[in-house]
Amino acid sequence: TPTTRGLLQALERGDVHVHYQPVVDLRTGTTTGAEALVRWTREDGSTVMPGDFLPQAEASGAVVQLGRHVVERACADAASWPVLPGRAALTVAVNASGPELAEADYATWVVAALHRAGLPGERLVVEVVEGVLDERSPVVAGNLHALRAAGVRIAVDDFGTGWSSMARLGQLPLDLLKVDRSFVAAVEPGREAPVCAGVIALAHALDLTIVAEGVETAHQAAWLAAQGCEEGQGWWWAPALPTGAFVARLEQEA
Ligand code: G
Ligand code: G
Ligand code: MN
Ligand code: NA
Repeated sequence: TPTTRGLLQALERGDVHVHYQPVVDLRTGTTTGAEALVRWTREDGSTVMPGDFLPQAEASGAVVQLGRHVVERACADAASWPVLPGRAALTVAVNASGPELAEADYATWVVAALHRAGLPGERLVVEVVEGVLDERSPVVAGNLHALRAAGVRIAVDDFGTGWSSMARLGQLPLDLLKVDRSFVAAVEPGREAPVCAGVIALAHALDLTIVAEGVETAHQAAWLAAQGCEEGQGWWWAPALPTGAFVARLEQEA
């Protein structure tokens, strides 16, 4: 089983890679950015997915080092991506877990990484799961405000899976909602999807931009666009790709 010690060794050896899943404008079908998703390559060449090592990394605190590696890499990679003619520069989204946001210097460190990479804060999104917003921690809130002040946008990840934080949504500095893929999965031809429609309406009432996750079909992409959902992410367009493959795919849109 993947251990924290193994993860820390993999970080030192350079065996922890960052892949990028395209985020697409639902009206135009063009790529506007990507979500950075971590992958651990074992010595035998096999890949360990985040679900298999993140829970332990969060419990041990190793997720802090992991997150710093991902932020550093994601900012450098995004700074290297081409800007297509007539298009805005792409954004890159990183996931921040509870222990990372509980570090008093999280935002300071992220801003320093932006500077090292020469990436404007406006090009970074930090994704926070709903559960973290529930904690009412002044350290977490301080980090979110400091990131916002640097131009970084904040997304609520897996939205709709943790309704208890509803009240917090109006109190924290948030910009985007990522609708959990369990809601998108309910969108099928000939079937009503009132919960997904309701989640989208709620996000818009809060003046938040919506990214629908787990989009797997043309029907879902069209239905979400018709609901006014701004962006989508999912296998319908592409899985998470190494930065080179991500750029190659992007260049085909030019
Ligand atoms: O990579 P995969 O598609 O299996 O993603 C599973 C989940 O793991 C994602 O939803 C995300 O929340 C989490 N995850 C992926 N990469 C990172 C990372 O770099 N840091 C943190 N904290 N979570 C991540
Ligand atoms: O941060 P988050 O947990 O949402 O990360 C995205 C996760 O969803 C990753 O595990 C990724 O591999 C997975 N994923 C991405 N696109 C799709 C999709 O279209 N369908 C499904 N079922 N999973 C997806
Ligand atoms: Mn995410
Ligand atoms: Na998510």
